[in-house]
Parts: sequence; C-alpha cells; structure tokens
Amino acid sequence: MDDLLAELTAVVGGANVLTDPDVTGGYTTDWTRRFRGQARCVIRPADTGEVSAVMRACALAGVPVVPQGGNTGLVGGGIPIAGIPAAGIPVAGIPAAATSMAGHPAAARPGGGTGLPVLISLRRLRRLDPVDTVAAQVTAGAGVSIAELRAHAARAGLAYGVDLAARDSATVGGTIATNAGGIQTISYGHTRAQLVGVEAVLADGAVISRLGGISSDNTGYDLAQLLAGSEGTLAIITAARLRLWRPEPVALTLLAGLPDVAAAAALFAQIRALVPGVRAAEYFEAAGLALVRTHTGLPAPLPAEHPAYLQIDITGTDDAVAERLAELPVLAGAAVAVDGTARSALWAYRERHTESISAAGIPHKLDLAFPLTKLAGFRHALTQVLAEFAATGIIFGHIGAGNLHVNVLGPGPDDGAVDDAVLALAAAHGGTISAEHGIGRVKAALLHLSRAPAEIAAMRAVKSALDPAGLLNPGVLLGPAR
Ligand code: FAD
Ligand code: 2HG
Ligand code: ZN
Repeated sequence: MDDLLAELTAVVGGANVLTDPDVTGGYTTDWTRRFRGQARCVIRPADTGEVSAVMRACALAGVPVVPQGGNTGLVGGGIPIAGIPAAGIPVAGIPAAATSMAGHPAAARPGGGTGLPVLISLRRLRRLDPVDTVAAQVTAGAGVSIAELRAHAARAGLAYGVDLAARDSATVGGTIATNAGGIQTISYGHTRAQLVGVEAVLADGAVISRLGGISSDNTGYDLAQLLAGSEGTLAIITAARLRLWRPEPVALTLLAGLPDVAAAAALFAQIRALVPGVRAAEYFEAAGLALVRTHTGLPAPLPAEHPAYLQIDITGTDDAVAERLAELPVLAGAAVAVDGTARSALWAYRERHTESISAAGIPHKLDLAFPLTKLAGFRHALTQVLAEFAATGIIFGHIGAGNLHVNVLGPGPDDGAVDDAVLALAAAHGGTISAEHGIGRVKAALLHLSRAPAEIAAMRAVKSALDPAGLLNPGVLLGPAR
C-alpha cells in the first residue's frame, strides 16, 4: 500500500477505501457508458472533516481529485481519467491511446498533480436537517438524493424547486456542481436559484461554511453562486442551505400532438399568455416516442401519431384553467390528465426518453438552448447535419427554457465529429453548447463556442486562485489553453 493510500485509510477507514476494479468500475464508468476512466482508489468520506483531511493529504501528495455524487452526469465530468488527459478519455471498448476525448484534441493541461486521481464519492454525506418552515429553507448534505430532499420538503408542506428524471440518484452536491436544471426551471430556475449558502472544502483542505440561512446577506462575493456550475473544479461541496417553495399544486397535465418544434414553441407561448401558472413545458418527437414505447411497452399517448409533442403542467383551479384552454382549438385532440396517477402516466413518455435511448445504443448527448425564436431554424438545419453523418437524432427537452437535448445514435462512442458539428451549428444559430448538463470533459475544448476569450481568461484566473496546483477535477470545464 502506498503512503497516500495508507493515510487515506487512516482517515476514512479501510471499508471506505475501494481499490478492487470490480467494485470501482461502477464509479469509473459514466451513466451513458460512453466514458470510462481509472482511479487510484475510490474514497468514501462520511463527513466534512473527513473530506477536508482527504483533500489535505491529496494536496500534500500532489495527487488530483475527482469529486463524484450520484454519477448521473452526462458530460464525463465525474469520471476520473487515467493520469492527466494526455491520451484522452478511454471510451467504451477502445484503448486510451487509440482515442482522444470524444474525438476532440487531447487536453494537455498545466498543473493537475501526478499519477492516477483519487475519486472522492460524496454519497455518504447524508445530513438532512429539519425543515425551517418559517424561512422555507433546509440544510442538506452533498450526498442526499434529490428524491430524498423533495420528499423531506413535501412532508413539511414545501417543495424543492429542482426536479429531474435522475432524482433517485442525482445528489445535492452534484446538482449544485452542475447547476442542474430539469423540468421546473421555468417556474423556479436552475439549482443556483435554490442556493442560500454552501459548505465546501477547498483544494488545500480548508473548509468554507455559510449555512446560517440569512437570505439578506450582502457581505461580498457570493461563493455559493461561484460553486454553482463549477463542476468540481473549484471546491468540494459538502452541504448546502437550500431555498424551498410553497407551490400551488398542478391542476392538469396536457399532451398535444403538433407538426414541428415551431408549432410547439408557438403553442407554449400562447398557453403562457393565457394561463399564469405554467409549471413545466416539455418537448419530444416521434422518433423518441417510438423508442420509449419499444423500451417500456407503453401504449400510444394519443389516438393519432404526430411528428412533435408538447407537454405542459399547469397550476390553478381545474375549471378556470380548462375554460381558458378551450380558447385554443389546437388542443382539441390533446390528452389531459388531472389526477396524480394519470399525470404520472403522461409524464412517463417524456421522462423515460433517456433510459430508452440508452437501451438502443450509446448516445452522443448534446444539450443545447436557444432563444425560443431560433429553435425552428436550428432544428431544420440539424436534420441536414445529422444526415451527413448518417446519424439518428432523438430530440427532446425543456422547451419552455429554450432547451433541446440532441441525442445522436449511430457514430461510434469515440467519434467526436458529430458532436463538434452539432455544437458548432448550435453556436451559429445563437445557441449555447450547454443548457443544463455542463461542459464536463467532453466539451471542455469547445467552451470558446459559448464563452468569449475574456470570460474564459477570468474563469481561469478564478481557478488558479482557488486551486493553484490544478488538483480539482483536472480537464473538466476549462480545457487546453487556446
Ligand atoms: P455526478 O454525475 O456524480 O457529478 C457531476 C459533476 O459534479 C462532476 O463534474 C463532478 O465532479 C461534480 N460533483 C459531484 N458532486 C460534487 C460535490 N459534492 N462537490 C463538487 N463537485 C461535485 N440534468 C439536468 O440538469 N436536468 C435534467 O433534467 C436531467 N435529467 C437527467 C435524467 C437522467 C435519466 C440522467 C441519467 C441524467 C439527467 N441529468 C439532468 C444529468 C444529471 O442528473 C445532472 O447533471 C446531475 O446534476 C448530476 O448529479 P450527480 O449527483 O449524479 O453528479
Ligand atoms: C432530461 O431532460 C435530461 O431528460 C436528460 O436532461 C437528457 O438524456 C438526455 O439527453
Ligand atoms: Zn434536461
């Protein structure tokens, strides 16, 4: 056993230092199976003190650290790479030397420590304090899942603003690190909008803590906001003070069949103008619905088939909402669900897209957003680009937030050409290359498509200030200097 391993074992106990590849494989392969890495070991600390001691030991040894929560991330950000990514990420079935990061240029990086990284799993940080119903806040450990957090808030009559299909595994820490969005962002915003404060461990092991719950706190830089979307590159989040909401219940869910994304965006705008409480607005297409039905055995949601679908959750009283929606003839053939069971049944068509796509192959996942007026132009051009790669596109997303998740099946997992082409197309159409999943390792070399050189330089300066040796999640977010 090397010195570092011995020291880490002394901190977390032998049972929480994992080295057996059969066990660590679940941590070093990502959810999509597209990215695979290698760790010196997986460390499972139980509390903030242990995380701090682990970071101190790794910093002294100059060994990089990859933080991981539920491992549901979709951009290779929580997967340790063999050494620094000089040879890129080994992808499914392909030796590291034969490939680079999803086909992008290998990301050489200054700093980053030496040797295989330590993967630090935060899942055991399971603190969950009683809900403060007056302030509508709660403190949760980084390892608490979003489903557990939502259930805890619901028992106190409140709601957590972020919800996503990965809710059973995705963690508080991981969703802050990626600034996760999900199905309710048009009502409550991304994860950063839920943050009152965080507790985190810096690269040298120092702990910063702001869990006091003072919502009027104007004392300088907001470090919690800095960590939202930092993807494990600036600090390890150990707990968070989170805002909760007193929501009006959803009155109905409707699913309408439409000719295309332009019609879906237009109908969303019409409904939003008619009824104040649009909680969620989601989009999917015939190809995705077909995969979901094949994978799940679900029946067709509507009597007729359509090229595109818009799904909407609306709050308010049933009668008032129904009266207003009756003004829209396009909704005549829509499915409407009012009770919880029927609503969940309708939501399954949208929520089961990700697993159904993975059942069909290893997808290239691209996660874009546009101003609503630009969605149709991009969608039209995308068909042409995908045809050039003989690829199948499964397109769906949180249309209310201008988001389209483009999943591409066909090209091999190591072939990044289609990724590059779709991301460049998105940028050319005024879109962003990440709506909610983040940049991770797979898009690090392409950050310039969405961020100006001065912005990237400012981000690098922040990174260098907080992590001068480049030990935290090397290769993620800030790719090679250009
Ligand atoms: P991980 O995957 O473990 O890590 C993600 C990133 O955060 C990595 O860079 C990692 O290093 C870093 N990290 C993790 N924990 C910490 C910590 N404590 N401190 C510092 N850094 C940390 N995303 C959305 O935004 N919206 C969706 O609707 C959505 N739906 C999904 C549905 C499915 C079925 C799946 C599989 C994924 C979905 N995702 C969605 C993506 C994913 O769930 C989110 O990115 C989520 O935030 C990841 O959380 P995690 O705990 O699994 O983090
Ligand atoms: C969703 O909105 C998730 O369902 C996953 O963000 C998207 O699988 C995807 O590409
Ligand atoms: Zn999403």
